[in-house]
Amino acid sequence: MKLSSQTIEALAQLLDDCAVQAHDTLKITDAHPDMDWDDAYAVQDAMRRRQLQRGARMVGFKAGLTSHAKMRQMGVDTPVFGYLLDSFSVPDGGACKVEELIHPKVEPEIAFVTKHELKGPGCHLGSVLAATDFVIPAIEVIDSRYRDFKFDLKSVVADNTSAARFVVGGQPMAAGGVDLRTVGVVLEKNGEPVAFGAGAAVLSHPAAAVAMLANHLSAHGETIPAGSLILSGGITEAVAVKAGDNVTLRVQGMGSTGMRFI
Ligand code: 0L1
Ligand code: MG
Repeated sequence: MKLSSQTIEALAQLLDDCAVQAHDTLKITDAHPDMDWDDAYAVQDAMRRRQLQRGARMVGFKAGLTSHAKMRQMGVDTPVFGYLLDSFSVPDGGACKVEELIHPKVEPEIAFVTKHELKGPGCHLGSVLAATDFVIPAIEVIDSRYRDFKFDLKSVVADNTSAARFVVGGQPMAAGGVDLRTVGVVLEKNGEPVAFGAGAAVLSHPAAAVAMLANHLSAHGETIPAGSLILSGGITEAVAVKAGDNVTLRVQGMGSTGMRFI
């Protein structure tokens, strides 16, 4: 690690304040060009501790940048991982307040809910499917705390991979009840289809992203507990939203979910 514990705490406070006050900042590697991956995840962990101390509860994890469309959109070549809190959850069909966010974008995703603990190293697609209680359509709202979504991967990791809000809904399905590679998704904004894709866009199979997450967490001494919700990553590129927009995700054979931006 290259950063002192005081610097890590200060960066966590900076990013946490940006999220709470809905204002942006420059990417943190501008001031700390030497920071390494361990520093980046240490800032993310420090931010998580701050939020849990304020009373938030962990509900699960997310994988980000797991599709080629997203990697191309952001000019990067590797997935990243973050955490999900209860305060990020929006009820199905509910309202998401834009004034609490900086510059939100939405991503169509497949969420996994686990019935058994998932542990790396060596976690693979089969272990994920065996540990999955159900899969369900999800929309993630990302909201980078960095000005104009301009960042590098270490800055994004520190910023909890831009996690902000999510909604899940539609028809929960047993993982064996749907072919997650060929399942089609349509994202609609204000009734117009704006992005399309199939599950295979996420690392050839969305469960592969969950396996990568479990293996990543094991390197940090953490597992995915039973009952966790996991967002496996955007199937298409992210779509910008503003107050007044209505967003719906339709997943083939799995129903739909959505939210309103007010
Ligand atoms: O969930 C995601 O794929 C987002 C990862 C972070 C990069 C971004 O803000 O687009
Ligand atoms: Mg995402």
